[in-house]
Amino acid sequence: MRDKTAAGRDASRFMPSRFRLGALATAATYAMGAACARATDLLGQPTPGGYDMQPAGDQLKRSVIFFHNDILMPIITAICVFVLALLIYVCVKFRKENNPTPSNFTHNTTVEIAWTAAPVLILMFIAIFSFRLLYAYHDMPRPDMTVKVTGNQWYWNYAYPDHGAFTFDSLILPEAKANAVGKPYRLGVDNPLVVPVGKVVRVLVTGADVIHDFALPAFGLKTDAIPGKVNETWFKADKPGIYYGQCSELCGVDHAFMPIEIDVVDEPKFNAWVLGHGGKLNAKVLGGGGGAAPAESPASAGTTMPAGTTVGPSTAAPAAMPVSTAVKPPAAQTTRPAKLTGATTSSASPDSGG
Ligand SMILES: [Cu+2]
Repeated sequence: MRDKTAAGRDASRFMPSRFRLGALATAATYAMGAACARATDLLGQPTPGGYDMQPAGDQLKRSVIFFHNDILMPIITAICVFVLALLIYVCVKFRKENNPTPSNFTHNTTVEIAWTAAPVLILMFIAIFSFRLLYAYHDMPRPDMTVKVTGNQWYWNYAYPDHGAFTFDSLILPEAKANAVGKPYRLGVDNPLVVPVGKVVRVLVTGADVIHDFALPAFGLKTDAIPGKVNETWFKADKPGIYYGQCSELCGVDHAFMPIEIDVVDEPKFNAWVLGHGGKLNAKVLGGGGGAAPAESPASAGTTMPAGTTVGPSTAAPAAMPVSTAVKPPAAQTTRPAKLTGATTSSASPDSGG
């Protein structure tokens, strides 16, 4: 838990008054940015009345929070305070009363160099951390397993190509059912994505009908699910728990009702769950597990993925394996709400074949 706001406030009492404004600015910065790990914050879901980002559930999200709270927010705050101070200074010092005959110069080389160079330097400084974060997203460690995520109007389909390629649909829980099982309504689902804790999970994301987006704040996930393409992302959960996300691309009338739930469990529980769904254990990781080098990674973000490439049949473009024809084990069968049934049959529509 970070408590720099309070620390900043305490420290300011012992500072000369001219430093207090600076300390106040720092405190304000942290007041805006320090909420990421409050003791009251719920892990893996939004906190009622909370603000700032959700607590991190993996390393990528920690890097995101560091970049936002420790790099961007102080810079933004300093710039805002600086500009505001300049404005106030100019308004007071050069108002008509104080400055009846204004100067009429139009150029000042020193100032012009300064106000060009300073933003460039600030942006270069930000770019160092920004590129480092982007690289971390693309530099996936060797994956321990792969899951394939397919966005549909309006539910998700999950497949486990490394574990016997079983697949199932994941739908929002109706309010009464969500309350009954103690899951947050509009976040809880009937069949969550289940993964083992501490393992690198490669996520292949695609869409079956329109563009969806597989987004889960606690893991810093946000990857477009595009028909005819397979995008790749990854996460490695720190600890067991239930983590929630939502589709983050406007995808139609029920866009708000296709939540994402990832249950992170320990390995024995995961293995039992896989076997319970008719899957296999100790299967080979797809693509030989070589996700480290972008060139070897068949589904690097943005790579078009023709059917039958190295990733294997169950991760080929949706047209090659429409969700509706995928083999489903009995345990994973889901009953779709009536209003979704019509949309489901169209999920295998050929517009995904591009
Ligand atoms: Cu969607």
